Order: sequence, then structure tokens, then C-alpha cells
Amino acid sequence: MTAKFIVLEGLEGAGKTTALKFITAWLQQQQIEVVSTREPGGTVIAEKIRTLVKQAVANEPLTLMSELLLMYAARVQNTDVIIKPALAQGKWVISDRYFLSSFAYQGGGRQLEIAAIQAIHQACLGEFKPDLTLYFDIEPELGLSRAKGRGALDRFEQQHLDFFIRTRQVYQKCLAKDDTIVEINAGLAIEQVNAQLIKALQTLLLSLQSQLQP
Ligand code: Z5A
Repeated sequence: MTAKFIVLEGLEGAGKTTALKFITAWLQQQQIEVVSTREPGGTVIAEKIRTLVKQAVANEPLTLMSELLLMYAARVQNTDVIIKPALAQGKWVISDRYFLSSFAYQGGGRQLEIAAIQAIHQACLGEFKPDLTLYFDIEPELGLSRAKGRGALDRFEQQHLDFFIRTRQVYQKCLAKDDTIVEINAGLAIEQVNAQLIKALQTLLLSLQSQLQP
């Protein structure tokens, strides 16, 4: 079966990490070999970058452009070391976040120019993109209240509500423009979220089967 690259996107507390486990188990039941990864992170070097971008450093703010470039450095590492080799071996890849996060967080939340992000994106990834992005849409207040339940907040989670409202707006704009992005209503109970995930995965499998038929 042709390998597929699936990405989970959305605000914090939307349930991406929870869903990644569910999707991995569901695909494995269909006899599909799955590799999971996350961003920023996934490889040893990219995980070091993750630590760098998530923690505040005393007396030295991380500049907006540095933050963006670090996200892309981690992404190139993850793409070249984990994602592309796994796909080449016929394995499916699921990533907790990918490049849409940079457009939403750095473009929307941080208000960096989208044209600058696009230029860096093109230089780093070219036309490479996921086959399916599951966008977990949630009211920022609800997502943050779920994330806060976990304890100390990182550098992103400490942002004001406006930051997350702007981030969500970019996600929603991208959703409207790209039919490889599927919306999941993440404000519902886990069972209802899982039902939406199964539907999206079944649609992907069916389209794959019809492509493979002579
Ligand atoms: N970032 C960026 O700025 N630019 C980029 O290019 C990239 C990332 C790639 C990564 O943090 C940060 O980096 C992120 C964006 C930025 N900023 N923030 N904040 P992360 O990976 O640590 O955080 P996250 O991706 O937002 O993950 P998260 O906070 O863990 O959220 P989640 O994975 O979507 O949610 P969860 O862990 O599955 O669930 C959270 C809690 O809610 C947990 O207790 C669950 O049991 C519960 N849950 C899950 N689903 C439900 C439902 N349906 N009902 C009730 N409770 C639920």
C-alpha cells in the first residue's frame, strides 16, 4: 500500500497527542506500519531545538525570526532523517504538528510576514507536503484550560488569549483553501473525536484503494 504522511494540527490542548495514539493503534489494526514523530522534535537534534524554543532564557528574548528559523531547522532535520526515509520504506508517518504550525503560530500569533515564512518554507521543503492534515479546531479558552490542567506553562502557553485567537484564524484560513486539510471538531468528547478520526482515515483508505484499482 502506498505510504501516506498524516499531520495533526491545532491549538494546545486540542487533543493532538491523544489522537496520535488512537490513530496509530487504528492504522496498526489495518496492518499498516506506522512511524510517529512530532514538531518541533522527532530526532535527537530536533529535540534539542525543541527544548531551546520552548523554554524562556533569562535576559535574552528569542527573536521572532530566530524562532521561525529554529522551527524550520528542526523541521528539515525531522523531514530528512525520519519522515522521508520512513515513507520511502512504505511506512505511514504521523506527525504531531508540521509546517502549518509555523504559518499559524509565527504568522498568526507572532504576526511575522507570511511572505517571509513562505520564502523560508520554499527553500526548506519545496513542494513536499502531507497527504492529509487533521486540523483539531477548538475554542482557545477550552484548549488552554485543558493544557493548564497539566501544570507549568511553557513559553507559548504563557501567551495572551489574542495570540491564540490570531493563530486559530490562520488555521481556519488555511483549512478553507486546501482540501487536504480536514477539520475535526476537537471540543467534543473523546469518543466523538475518535469517530471523526475514523471517518477521515476511512476516506483516505478508500481513495487509496480506488487509485490502486486497475
Ligand atoms: N510551535 C510553533 O510555534 N511553530 C511551529 O512551527 C511548531 C510549533 C511546529 C509545541 O508545544 C509548541 O511549539 C506549540 C506551538 C509551537 N505551542 N504551544 N503551546 P507542544 O508540542 O508541547 O504543545 P502542543 O502541540 O500544543 O500539545 P499539547 O498542549 O500537549 O496539546 P494536544 O497534544 O493537542 O493535547 P493533548 O495532550 O492530547 O490533550 C491535552 C489534555 O486534554 C490531556 O489531559 C487530554 O487527556 C485532554 N483531552 C484530549 N482530548 C480531549 C477531549 N476530547 N475532551 C476532553 N479532554 C481531552
